[in-house]
Amino acid sequence: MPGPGEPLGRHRDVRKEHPLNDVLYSVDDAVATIVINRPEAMNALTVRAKTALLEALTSAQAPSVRAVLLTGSGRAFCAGQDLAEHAANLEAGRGLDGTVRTHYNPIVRTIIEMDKPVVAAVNGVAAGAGASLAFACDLRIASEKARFATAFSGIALAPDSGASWTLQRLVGTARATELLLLNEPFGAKRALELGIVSRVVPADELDTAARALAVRLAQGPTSAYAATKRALRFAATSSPAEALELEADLQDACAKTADHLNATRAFLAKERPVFEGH
Ligand code: T3D
Repeated sequence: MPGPGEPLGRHRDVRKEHPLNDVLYSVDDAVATIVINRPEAMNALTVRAKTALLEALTSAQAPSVRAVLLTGSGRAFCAGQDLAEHAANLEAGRGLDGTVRTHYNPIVRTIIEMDKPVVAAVNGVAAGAGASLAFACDLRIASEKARFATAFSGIALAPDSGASWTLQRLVGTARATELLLLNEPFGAKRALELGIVSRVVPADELDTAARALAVRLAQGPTSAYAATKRALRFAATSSPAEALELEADLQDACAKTADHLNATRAFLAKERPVFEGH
Protein backbone atom coordinates (compact mmCIF):
# COMPACT_ATOMS: atom_id res chain seq x y z
CA MET A 1 0.00 0.00 0.00
CA PRO A 2 1.27 3.52 -0.62
CA GLY A 3 3.06 5.24 2.27
CA PRO A 4 2.57 8.91 3.10
CA GLY A 5 3.55 11.01 0.10
CA GLU A 6 4.45 7.96 -1.95
CA PRO A 7 3.08 7.55 -5.46
CA LEU A 8 0.16 5.16 -5.81
CA GLY A 9 1.98 2.67 -8.00
CA ARG A 10 -0.14 1.93 -11.03
CA HIS A 11 -2.81 4.32 -9.84
CA ARG A 12 -3.03 7.94 -10.83
CA ASP A 13 -2.27 10.16 -7.82
CA VAL A 14 -5.35 12.36 -7.64
CA ARG A 15 -4.31 14.33 -4.59
CA LYS A 16 -3.80 17.46 -6.68
CA GLU A 17 -7.09 17.00 -8.52
CA HIS A 18 -9.23 16.16 -5.52
CA PRO A 19 -10.25 19.07 -3.29
CA LEU A 20 -10.18 16.88 -0.20
CA ASN A 21 -7.07 14.72 -0.21
CA ASP A 22 -7.99 12.80 2.94
CA VAL A 23 -9.31 10.19 0.54
CA LEU A 24 -7.75 9.28 -2.79
CA TYR A 25 -9.86 8.01 -5.64
CA SER A 26 -8.76 6.51 -8.92
CA VAL A 27 -10.21 4.15 -11.52
CA ASP A 28 -8.24 1.60 -13.56
CA ASP A 29 -9.45 -1.52 -15.34
CA ALA A 30 -13.02 -0.76 -14.11
CA VAL A 31 -11.76 -0.97 -10.49
CA ALA A 32 -12.28 2.10 -8.31
CA THR A 33 -9.52 2.28 -5.71
CA ILE A 34 -10.35 4.30 -2.61
CA VAL A 35 -7.51 5.03 -0.20
CA ILE A 36 -8.21 6.59 3.20
CA ASN A 37 -5.27 8.95 3.40
CA ARG A 38 -4.59 10.35 6.88
CA PRO A 39 -1.54 8.21 7.72
CA GLU A 40 -0.36 10.65 10.39
CA ALA A 41 -3.51 9.74 12.41
CA MET A 42 -3.75 6.10 11.35
CA ASN A 43 -6.44 7.11 8.84
CA ALA A 44 -8.79 8.11 11.65
CA LEU A 45 -11.96 9.66 10.33
CA THR A 46 -12.69 13.37 10.70
CA VAL A 47 -15.83 14.97 9.26
CA ARG A 48 -13.73 16.04 6.29
CA ALA A 49 -12.42 12.50 5.70
CA LYS A 50 -15.88 10.98 6.10
CA THR A 51 -17.33 13.49 3.63
CA ALA A 52 -14.59 12.65 1.14
CA LEU A 53 -15.05 8.92 1.70
CA LEU A 54 -18.77 9.14 0.98
CA GLU A 55 -18.04 11.23 -2.09
CA ALA A 56 -15.57 8.62 -3.36
CA LEU A 57 -18.00 5.76 -2.71
CA THR A 58 -20.74 7.69 -4.51
CA SER A 59 -18.39 8.15 -7.50
CA ALA A 60 -17.79 4.39 -7.47
CA GLN A 61 -21.51 3.82 -8.09
CA ALA A 62 -20.92 4.84 -11.73
CA PRO A 63 -21.80 1.97 -14.09
CA SER A 64 -18.31 2.12 -15.62
CA VAL A 65 -16.92 0.92 -12.26
CA ARG A 66 -17.39 -2.82 -11.79
CA ALA A 67 -15.51 -3.42 -8.52
CA VAL A 68 -14.30 -1.29 -5.63
CA LEU A 69 -11.11 -1.65 -3.59
CA LEU A 70 -10.94 0.07 -0.20
CA THR A 71 -7.66 0.41 1.67
CA GLY A 72 -5.61 2.73 3.88
CA SER A 73 -2.48 4.75 3.42
CA GLY A 74 0.64 4.03 5.49
CA ARG A 75 0.61 1.51 8.36
CA ALA A 76 -3.13 1.56 9.19
CA PHE A 77 -6.32 0.59 7.40
CA CYS A 78 -8.43 2.95 9.55
CA ALA A 79 -8.43 3.66 13.30
CA GLY A 80 -12.10 4.64 13.28
CA GLN A 81 -13.48 7.94 14.53
CA ASP A 82 -10.83 10.65 14.92
CA LEU A 83 -10.81 10.89 18.69
CA ALA A 84 -9.30 14.39 18.75
CA GLU A 85 -12.25 15.75 16.79
CA HIS A 86 -14.59 13.59 18.86
CA ALA A 87 -13.16 14.93 22.16
CA ALA A 88 -13.55 18.52 20.93
CA ASN A 89 -17.24 17.83 20.25
CA LEU A 90 -17.73 16.26 23.68
CA GLU A 91 -15.96 19.13 25.47
CA ALA A 92 -18.09 21.64 23.57
CA GLY A 93 -21.26 19.82 24.64
CA ARG A 94 -22.10 18.71 21.11
CA GLY A 95 -22.02 14.98 21.91
CA LEU A 96 -21.37 13.04 18.71
CA ASP A 97 -22.57 16.04 16.68
CA GLY A 98 -24.85 13.73 14.69
CA THR A 99 -21.97 12.05 12.89
CA VAL A 100 -23.32 8.50 13.13
CA ARG A 101 -26.50 9.35 11.21
CA THR A 102 -24.97 12.05 9.01
CA HIS A 103 -21.74 10.32 8.00
CA TYR A 104 -21.19 6.75 9.15
CA ASN A 105 -24.60 5.38 8.27
CA PRO A 106 -24.62 6.68 4.66
CA ILE A 107 -21.02 5.49 4.15
CA VAL A 108 -21.78 1.97 5.37
CA ARG A 109 -25.10 1.74 3.51
CA THR A 110 -23.34 2.81 0.33
CA ILE A 111 -20.77 0.03 0.78
CA ILE A 112 -23.31 -2.65 1.71
CA GLU A 113 -25.80 -1.68 -1.00
CA MET A 114 -23.19 -1.07 -3.74
CA ASP A 115 -24.39 -3.01 -6.79
CA LYS A 116 -20.91 -4.41 -7.42
CA PRO A 117 -18.32 -6.18 -5.24
CA VAL A 118 -16.41 -4.16 -2.66
CA VAL A 119 -13.06 -5.57 -1.48
CA ALA A 120 -11.23 -4.36 1.64
CA ALA A 121 -7.45 -4.63 1.48
CA VAL A 122 -6.68 -4.50 5.20
CA ASN A 123 -3.11 -3.25 5.23
CA GLY A 124 -2.79 -2.55 8.97
CA VAL A 125 -4.88 -1.83 12.02
CA ALA A 126 -8.65 -1.60 11.58
CA ALA A 127 -10.28 -0.28 14.74
CA GLY A 128 -13.74 0.91 15.76
CA ALA A 129 -15.60 2.30 12.77
CA GLY A 130 -12.50 1.42 10.72
CA ALA A 131 -13.09 -2.26 11.51
CA SER A 132 -16.78 -1.72 10.72
CA LEU A 133 -15.84 -0.41 7.27
CA ALA A 134 -13.87 -3.59 6.60
CA PHE A 135 -16.72 -5.77 7.93
CA ALA A 136 -19.18 -3.99 5.58
CA CYS A 137 -17.18 -4.92 2.48
CA ASP A 138 -17.98 -8.09 0.56
CA LEU A 139 -14.50 -9.63 0.79
CA ARG A 140 -11.53 -8.86 3.01
CA ILE A 141 -7.95 -9.68 2.12
CA ALA A 142 -5.40 -8.89 4.80
CA SER A 143 -1.71 -8.24 5.12
CA GLU A 144 0.13 -10.31 7.73
CA LYS A 145 0.47 -6.97 9.53
CA ALA A 146 -3.30 -6.40 9.77
CA ARG A 147 -4.84 -6.10 13.22
CA PHE A 148 -8.47 -5.73 14.21
CA ALA A 149 -9.89 -4.07 17.32
CA THR A 150 -13.59 -3.53 17.83
CA ALA A 151 -12.53 -0.65 20.13
CA PHE A 152 -16.03 0.69 20.85
CA SER A 153 -16.34 -0.65 24.40
CA GLY A 154 -12.80 0.58 25.10
CA ILE A 155 -14.18 4.12 25.09
CA ALA A 156 -17.58 3.20 26.55
CA LEU A 157 -19.42 3.24 23.22
CA ALA A 158 -21.63 0.63 21.58
CA PRO A 159 -20.95 -0.69 18.07
CA ASP A 160 -21.78 1.56 15.15
CA SER A 161 -21.17 1.76 11.41
CA GLY A 162 -22.96 -1.55 11.02
CA ALA A 163 -20.74 -3.70 13.26
CA SER A 164 -23.75 -5.07 15.16
CA TRP A 165 -25.18 -6.28 11.83
CA THR A 166 -22.09 -7.30 9.90
CA LEU A 167 -19.89 -8.86 12.56
CA GLN A 168 -22.45 -11.39 13.81
CA ARG A 169 -23.10 -12.41 10.21
CA LEU A 170 -19.37 -12.95 9.74
CA VAL A 171 -18.60 -14.84 12.95
CA GLY A 172 -21.93 -15.70 14.63
CA THR A 173 -23.62 -14.01 17.56
CA ALA A 174 -21.54 -15.64 20.31
CA ARG A 175 -18.20 -14.60 18.84
CA ALA A 176 -19.46 -11.16 17.83
CA THR A 177 -20.64 -10.60 21.41
CA GLU A 178 -17.25 -11.65 22.74
CA LEU A 179 -15.33 -9.46 20.30
CA LEU A 180 -17.51 -6.43 20.98
CA LEU A 181 -17.69 -6.76 24.78
CA LEU A 182 -14.10 -7.78 25.49
CA ASN A 183 -12.44 -5.62 22.81
CA GLU A 184 -9.38 -7.84 22.61
CA PRO A 185 -7.37 -6.92 19.49
CA PHE A 186 -6.52 -9.81 17.17
CA GLY A 187 -4.18 -10.27 14.25
CA ALA A 188 -4.54 -11.45 10.68
CA LYS A 189 -4.08 -15.15 11.56
CA ARG A 190 -6.96 -15.08 14.06
CA ALA A 191 -9.08 -13.05 11.61
CA LEU A 192 -8.54 -15.82 9.07
CA GLU A 193 -9.50 -18.51 11.63
CA LEU A 194 -12.65 -16.54 12.49
CA GLY A 195 -13.56 -16.18 8.81
CA ILE A 196 -13.40 -12.39 9.00
CA VAL A 197 -10.80 -12.33 6.22
CA SER A 198 -10.68 -14.77 3.36
CA ARG A 199 -6.96 -14.54 2.70
CA VAL A 200 -3.77 -13.35 4.40
CA VAL A 201 -0.71 -12.40 2.35
CA PRO A 202 2.75 -10.98 3.14
CA ALA A 203 2.59 -7.19 3.54
CA ASP A 204 4.56 -6.49 0.37
CA GLU A 205 2.17 -8.66 -1.67
CA LEU A 206 -1.11 -7.14 -0.46
CA ASP A 207 -1.36 -4.40 -3.08
CA THR A 208 -0.85 -6.85 -5.96
CA ALA A 209 -3.06 -9.60 -4.51
CA ALA A 210 -5.92 -7.26 -3.61
CA ARG A 211 -5.79 -5.56 -6.97
CA ALA A 212 -5.77 -8.93 -8.79
CA LEU A 213 -8.87 -9.95 -6.83
CA ALA A 214 -10.63 -6.67 -7.60
CA VAL A 215 -9.75 -6.86 -11.31
CA ARG A 216 -11.00 -10.45 -11.43
CA LEU A 217 -14.31 -9.32 -9.91
CA ALA A 218 -14.47 -6.34 -12.28
CA GLN A 219 -14.27 -8.77 -15.18
CA GLY A 220 -17.10 -10.88 -13.79
CA PRO A 221 -20.89 -10.89 -14.27
CA THR A 222 -21.57 -7.59 -12.49
CA SER A 223 -25.39 -7.81 -12.67
CA ALA A 224 -25.30 -11.33 -11.25
CA TYR A 225 -22.96 -10.16 -8.48
CA ALA A 226 -25.38 -7.34 -7.64
CA ALA A 227 -28.26 -9.82 -7.52
CA THR A 228 -26.18 -12.17 -5.33
CA LYS A 229 -25.47 -9.36 -2.86
CA ARG A 230 -29.14 -8.37 -2.80
CA ALA A 231 -30.30 -11.95 -2.27
CA LEU A 232 -27.88 -12.48 0.62
CA ARG A 233 -28.89 -9.20 2.30
CA PHE A 234 -32.56 -10.00 1.95
CA ALA A 235 -32.28 -13.64 3.05
CA ALA A 236 -30.53 -12.57 6.25
CA THR A 237 -33.76 -11.13 7.61
CA SER A 238 -36.54 -12.86 5.67
CA SER A 239 -38.47 -16.12 5.84
CA PRO A 240 -37.41 -19.00 3.55
CA ALA A 241 -40.55 -18.42 1.45
CA GLU A 242 -39.72 -14.73 1.00
CA ALA A 243 -36.10 -15.54 0.17
CA LEU A 244 -37.18 -18.10 -2.43
CA GLU A 245 -39.53 -15.57 -4.01
CA LEU A 246 -36.82 -12.91 -4.30
CA GLU A 247 -34.37 -15.50 -5.68
CA ALA A 248 -36.92 -16.32 -8.39
CA ASP A 249 -37.34 -12.63 -9.30
CA LEU A 250 -33.60 -12.02 -9.36
CA GLN A 251 -32.96 -15.15 -11.40
CA ASP A 252 -35.55 -14.02 -13.95
CA ALA A 253 -33.68 -10.72 -14.23
CA CYS A 254 -30.27 -12.42 -14.50
CA ALA A 255 -31.61 -14.76 -17.19
CA LYS A 256 -32.42 -11.72 -19.33
CA THR A 257 -28.85 -10.37 -19.30
CA ALA A 258 -26.52 -10.60 -22.26
CA ASP A 259 -23.87 -11.98 -19.91
CA HIS A 260 -26.05 -14.99 -19.09
CA LEU A 261 -26.88 -15.73 -22.72
CA ASN A 262 -23.27 -15.31 -23.81
CA ALA A 263 -21.88 -17.37 -20.92
CA THR A 264 -24.34 -20.18 -21.65
CA ARG A 265 -23.36 -20.16 -25.32
CA ALA A 266 -19.67 -20.04 -24.35
CA PHE A 267 -20.14 -23.08 -22.09
CA LEU A 268 -21.69 -25.11 -24.88
CA ALA A 269 -18.97 -23.99 -27.29
CA LYS A 270 -16.33 -24.95 -24.69
CA GLU A 271 -15.08 -21.36 -24.67
CA ARG A 272 -14.19 -19.03 -21.83
CA PRO A 273 -17.01 -16.54 -21.20
CA VAL A 274 -16.33 -12.82 -21.45
CA PHE A 275 -18.58 -10.84 -19.15
CA GLU A 276 -19.58 -7.30 -20.07
CA GLY A 277 -21.31 -6.78 -16.74
CA HIS A 278 -24.92 -6.56 -17.96
O1 T3D B 1 -18.38 10.48 17.05
C1 T3D B 1 -18.12 9.31 17.43
O2 T3D B 1 -17.12 9.06 18.11
C2 T3D B 1 -19.03 8.18 17.12
C3 T3D B 1 -18.37 7.16 16.30
C4 T3D B 1 -17.50 6.29 16.82
C5 T3D B 1 -16.91 5.25 15.95
C6 T3D B 1 -15.56 4.78 16.42
O3 T3D B 1 -14.74 4.52 15.58
S1 T3D B 1 -15.26 4.64 18.08
C7 T3D B 1 -13.62 3.94 18.12
C8 T3D B 1 -12.56 4.99 17.85
N1 T3D B 1 -11.26 4.38 17.68
C9 T3D B 1 -10.56 3.93 18.69
O4 T3D B 1 -10.95 3.94 19.85
C10 T3D B 1 -9.15 3.43 18.36
C11 T3D B 1 -8.13 4.30 19.06
N2 T3D B 1 -6.77 3.89 18.70
C12 T3D B 1 -6.20 2.82 19.20
O5 T3D B 1 -6.73 2.05 19.99
C13 T3D B 1 -4.78 2.57 18.76
O6 T3D B 1 -4.21 3.80 18.37
C14 T3D B 1 -4.68 1.59 17.59
C15 T3D B 1 -5.06 0.18 18.08
C16 T3D B 1 -5.60 2.00 16.43
C17 T3D B 1 -3.23 1.55 17.07
O7 T3D B 1 -2.34 1.34 18.14
P1 T3D B 1 -0.76 1.56 17.89
O8 T3D B 1 -0.10 1.23 19.19
O9 T3D B 1 -0.34 0.82 16.68
O10 T3D B 1 -0.58 3.11 17.52
P2 T3D B 1 -0.74 4.37 18.48
O11 T3D B 1 0.61 4.78 18.98
O12 T3D B 1 -1.78 4.13 19.52
O13 T3D B 1 -1.30 5.50 17.48
C18 T3D B 1 -0.44 6.12 16.50
C19 T3D B 1 -0.94 7.52 16.31
O14 T3D B 1 -2.25 7.52 15.76
C20 T3D B 1 -1.04 8.26 17.65
O15 T3D B 1 -0.73 9.63 17.42
P3 T3D B 1 0.71 10.23 17.84
O16 T3D B 1 0.84 9.99 19.30
O17 T3D B 1 1.70 9.46 17.01
O18 T3D B 1 0.60 11.69 17.48
C21 T3D B 1 -2.49 8.10 17.99
O19 T3D B 1 -2.96 9.12 18.85
C22 T3D B 1 -3.12 8.25 16.60
N3 T3D B 1 -4.44 7.65 16.57
C23 T3D B 1 -4.74 6.34 16.63
N4 T3D B 1 -6.04 6.18 16.60
C24 T3D B 1 -6.58 7.39 16.54
C25 T3D B 1 -5.57 8.35 16.52
N5 T3D B 1 -5.80 9.67 16.46
C26 T3D B 1 -7.10 10.05 16.43
N6 T3D B 1 -8.12 9.19 16.46
C27 T3D B 1 -7.92 7.86 16.50
N7 T3D B 1 -8.97 7.00 16.48
